[in-house]
Amino acid sequence: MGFEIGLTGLPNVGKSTIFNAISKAQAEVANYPFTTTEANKGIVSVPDPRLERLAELVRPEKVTPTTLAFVDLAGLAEGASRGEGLGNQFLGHIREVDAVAHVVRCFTDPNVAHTYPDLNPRRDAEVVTTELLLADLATVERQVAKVERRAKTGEREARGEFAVLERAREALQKGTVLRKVAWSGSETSHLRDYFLLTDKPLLYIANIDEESLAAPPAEVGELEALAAEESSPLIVLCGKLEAELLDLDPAEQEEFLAAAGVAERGIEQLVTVGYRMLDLITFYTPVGPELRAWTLKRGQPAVEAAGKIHSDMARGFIRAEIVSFDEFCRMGSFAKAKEEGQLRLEGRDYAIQDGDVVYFRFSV
Ligand SMILES: Nc1nc2c(ncn2[C@@H]2O[C@H](COP(=O)(O)OP(=O)(O)OP(=O)(O)O)[C@@H](O)[C@H]2O)c(=O)[nH]1
Ligand SMILES: [Mg+2]
Repeated sequence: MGFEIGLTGLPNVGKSTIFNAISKAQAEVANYPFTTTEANKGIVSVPDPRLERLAELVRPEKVTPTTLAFVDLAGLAEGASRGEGLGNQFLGHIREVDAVAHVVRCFTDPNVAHTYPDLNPRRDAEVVTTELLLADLATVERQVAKVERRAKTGEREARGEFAVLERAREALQKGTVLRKVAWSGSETSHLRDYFLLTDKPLLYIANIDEESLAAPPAEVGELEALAAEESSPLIVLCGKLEAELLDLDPAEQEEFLAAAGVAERGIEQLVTVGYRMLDLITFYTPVGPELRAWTLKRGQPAVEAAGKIHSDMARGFIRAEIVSFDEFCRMGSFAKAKEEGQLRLEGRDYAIQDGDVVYFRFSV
């Protein structure tokens, strides 16, 4: 249902610490819309100035932001692709998330054991990436073995699949993560069936010492270079500070951040960057007493948007009445927009645009 980002990385790099900061941030959002949460899943509301603006206009009784979910995963050891550590079980959990946040240790605390004796974030990151690459290669080779014979006997569908797998195998053998390969639309939909790991969008989190927040160590620069080579976003934060911060009241938090030289909270950056990386958009429904923001993948049609709210709305979909965010701000209400001829009527296939304010008509 919601979009999920999995925290991965070597053991003892601060995944759970960052996750705890997320969970505490979640507790601060009293009205987040999920009812079931698992122990290792944290939900954070997406910071959204447009929602605040709409709330000023609509004056609803309740404002519900949209959310992203984060999943805390066990540490990934070298050899995981061969079943070391929690191995396959662990890789299975990564398969289920929509994107990966790869936490890399950039703090030097001698009291916290590290897999390797020295601080080398770039090497650490590459160790994890290699495991994911090898796991993907194993998956692809299994699939090749399955499809090859059918492809050779000329089955059209199998030939297409085989060609994609061959391309994937070639890239992986060269050490190229699949997200870096330029795939066509049909190739992408084939790949989706295999739940490959290096195909998922990924961001790096450099977890640094509190003391070095104002001036991150040189090693972070190497990680930055790696992220840039892969066109992956990188967030620099101190997990420990982020978690401690949430025990303070808002005014103290501001002071604390200013003293540490932090312009924007890491958790907020994480949500914003994650949202962008997954190519998500937000639409709004001011219905009755509640104004609510919802998340969609860019390009998703109106009928699926309706289904996010209630399955009946998708089943009995009649039309979507839409005012863009800017128009809504100009008009101030649905009624005024309608009067002025600014209300658009769209059918089930209409791709919802970022910022659309939507009223669904349906009948069951
Ligand atoms: N000095 C310092 N210590 C940190 C920081 N972040 C985490 N730690 C410490 O590192 C240790 C391991 O942190 P965890 O968050 O449990 O690490 P993890 O990645 O979840 O580890 P596994 O689940 O075992 O893979 C804990 O003692 C944390 O307090 C940080 O930014 N600075
Ligand atoms: Mg942990």
